Amino acid sequence: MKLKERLNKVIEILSDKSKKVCILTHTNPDPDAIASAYALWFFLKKTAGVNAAIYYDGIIGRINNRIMVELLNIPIKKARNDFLKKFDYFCLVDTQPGKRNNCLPKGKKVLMVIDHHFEDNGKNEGEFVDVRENVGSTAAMVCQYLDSFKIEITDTLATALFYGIKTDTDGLLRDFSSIDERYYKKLFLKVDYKKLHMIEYPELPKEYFFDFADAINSARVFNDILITDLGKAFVPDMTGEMADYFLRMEGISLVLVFGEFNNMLYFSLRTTKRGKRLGRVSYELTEGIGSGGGHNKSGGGVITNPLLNKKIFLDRFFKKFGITADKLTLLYPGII
Ligand SMILES: [Mn+2]
Repeated sequence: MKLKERLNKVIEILSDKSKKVCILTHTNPDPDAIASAYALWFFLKKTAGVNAAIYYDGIIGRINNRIMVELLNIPIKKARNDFLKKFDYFCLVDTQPGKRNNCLPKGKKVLMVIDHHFEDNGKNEGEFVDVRENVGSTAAMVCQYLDSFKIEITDTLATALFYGIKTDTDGLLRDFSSIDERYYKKLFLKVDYKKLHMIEYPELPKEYFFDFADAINSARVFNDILITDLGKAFVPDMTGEMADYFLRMEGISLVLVFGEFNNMLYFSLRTTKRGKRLGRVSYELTEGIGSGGGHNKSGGGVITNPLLNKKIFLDRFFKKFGITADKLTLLYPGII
């Protein structure tokens, strides 16, 4: 069945106006998750006349993402306790029912699954399932829905979607497809540049620089691999931000960054090389000790009980990439 017909089926189901609809992102939503949730909210409003609610259950950490939500007035809220139980239908964006990075209540009806991460538990349950691992962003997929119904979007939504595609594909440089490229270029004409600039270059809190210092001081190198630990990170997303940053270092092609937040150990993986499948690698490295996922050139996840499990994770990582632990050397030996 064609995409539009499948979407029409969803719209038909939503003609029962007594049902409450929740759009759910992953626990700590990134710009792609936030933008696609916002776009789906807009889509459902325009096509089915439904006013859905958008929820996440963790933290919007990165300053850029907080400003994105504030500045663009995106109606996303944090789910507390049993609050989500009152909803009848769930639409998951940038995540899937079987993944451990969302708080989908058990036994609830999954109406939509829209994602571009790999399906680690086989087939997804849901009325409308659109999971395309080859697409660089969920935002571009929702753009396609809006496009197929010829829905005119606002400058605010265009800005959110553009930023979502931009961050997930590193500005059409990492893990992107022709769909990302098409909408990135199309949205470019509608973006509110002033707001985009405010989102991309915000004022940063001092804690950001303290994490940065920790990352530099504890960085260790083995050939073209760099590993570092922020210690306590001021927000979980710092690991991704630092991993992106260290990947720019000459001679480095793979980066692993750890950071602790609320007694959980977050990690991010980045590579400049093709065919590394870091999403799958992250999934395998965390088996039984946490959860992980991602794409080809970027991956990440969270490890429970860091005291016990960090070593297990690192042993697996060393083995996977042929690292001899005693040959790891300090990046910046002058400091410690
Ligand atoms: Mn994404």
